[in-house]
Amino acid sequence: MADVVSNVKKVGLEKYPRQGPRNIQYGTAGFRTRWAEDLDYVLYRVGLLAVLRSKSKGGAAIGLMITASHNPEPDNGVKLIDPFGEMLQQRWEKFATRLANASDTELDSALLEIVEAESISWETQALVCVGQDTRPSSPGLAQAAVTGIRTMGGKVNDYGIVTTPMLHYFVACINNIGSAYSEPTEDGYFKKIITAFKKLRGDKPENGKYVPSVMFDGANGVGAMKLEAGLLHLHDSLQVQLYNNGTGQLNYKCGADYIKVQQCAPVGVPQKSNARCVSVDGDADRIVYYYIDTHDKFHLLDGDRIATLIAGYLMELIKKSDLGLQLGLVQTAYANGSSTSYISKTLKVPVACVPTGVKHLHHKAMEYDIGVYFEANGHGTVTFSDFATRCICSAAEDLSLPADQLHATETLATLMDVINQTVGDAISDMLIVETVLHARGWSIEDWEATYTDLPNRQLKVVVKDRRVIETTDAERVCVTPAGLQDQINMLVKNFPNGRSFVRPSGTEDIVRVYAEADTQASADRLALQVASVVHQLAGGIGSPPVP
Ligand code: G16
Repeated sequence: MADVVSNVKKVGLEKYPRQGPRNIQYGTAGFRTRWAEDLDYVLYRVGLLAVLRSKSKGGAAIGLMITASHNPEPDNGVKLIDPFGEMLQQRWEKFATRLANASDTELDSALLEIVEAESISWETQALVCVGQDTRPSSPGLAQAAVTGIRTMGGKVNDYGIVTTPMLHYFVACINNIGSAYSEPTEDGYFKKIITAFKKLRGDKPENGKYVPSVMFDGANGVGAMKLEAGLLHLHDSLQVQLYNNGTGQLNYKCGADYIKVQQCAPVGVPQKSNARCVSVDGDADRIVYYYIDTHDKFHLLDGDRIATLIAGYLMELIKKSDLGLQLGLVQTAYANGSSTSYISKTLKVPVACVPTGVKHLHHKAMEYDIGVYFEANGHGTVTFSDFATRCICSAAEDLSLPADQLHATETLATLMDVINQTVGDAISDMLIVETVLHARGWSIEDWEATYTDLPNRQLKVVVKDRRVIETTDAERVCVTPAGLQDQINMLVKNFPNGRSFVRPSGTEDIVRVYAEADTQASADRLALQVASVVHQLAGGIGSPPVP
């Protein structure tokens, strides 16, 4: 062990020395930086950590994904994936931050501290699955990570360019996590989810007002590139027209985040009245739907809409199957107030609110037999507990059940194969939404008519140090700086149905402001007023927003 660790330190010093005095934090979705600057040494060290994580899990495969997801093309980042395909355990995020910020000379001791703290058996073989998105900086960063893994004695499975959720899925497959996962290959992934999708659809792709055709905005990222291969399996069950599939700048004026935040259609997708359009982000872990009506008005169907659509359908299947399973829905503070009341009052599904970050939503969702979780930005999936999986799978084979009940359990069982339970997955989520719309015979307008969103607005405020903002109560209440929450409360009182909160971003160096109110003009005004108070009390940089 001593030889390996001292060689790791030597290689680090020679090839990937620590750059600059700046500290970097393992945040909402791993390490992320602007302009992918100074990331080589971080990737080398994350490679080292991934080996230790694999050893600590008895040699289980660990994922290492290089991506800055929805952020601009010049940014980049990395995150680790745990053996079940879930996000890295929070206790290890501290090790990641410590290791990334260790000086070159203390790299060996920082590694040994982790080995000791986690009682890691050095003899255990380690396996790390590496994936990258399409950013120009990704290959160089992958090289640094692979050097780290190999220098530390780990084995590498290099998947090259993949979507983030595919890598999560591959890790779960390699570790043989239950029947929900099959072959850890792109082809295996598509075969599984698309075969199940086609089975649910049967030989009748049309149904009522549902038309089996979507326009797909790939954000010029890996989503469109990979879906192109998947389309071969879809045949006529769903026509997908691909746009923003490779040549333009990643996430620039297109993609799920742009559409959600700017509340407008992307560039690069032709306007076709009432056509169902989907938009994914740079690494295809988020999805939102939108359409433009005959009066040229833009309509957004975001993560909240997707969650309510899926939860409503699952609730119906659970009732029909009579399995007594408990369904729960998990959201964050960004969830539109109307969606939350629709879920609890109309769907009568228990709803929980947790801090931003898929890792928080995922853990909460796993407390239910069936958990649906979605962030308003379109990041989410459905989880099934082992108990629910066993109940559904055995009931689906019980031919003595009444036809209706058997059909509902079979549908649930097949739906489980369409779902990537490890993490939000834009491609799998699209197929689930299409399945529900098809089953209901709904157009996109029918889906939208289930409830009316409260108008809302998101803004960013640049401050000297975003860490001055601390929050509690699932980020709905701001604790510091002193007085900020009182001011927000006073402003909110002036707007019917007003609600607003602020939180430091975990992926960008900014503070986010969210506001909703009875009209768009009010939501815009409230957001600006709150942003102005943040600028004033939290050390804003540049000119303050003008309310
Ligand atoms: C990541 C996280 C999401 C989070 C988003 C924004 O998304 O995975 O859970 O909502 O960042 O985070 P923040 O507001 O803290 O910047 P992605 O798609 O970039 O991986």
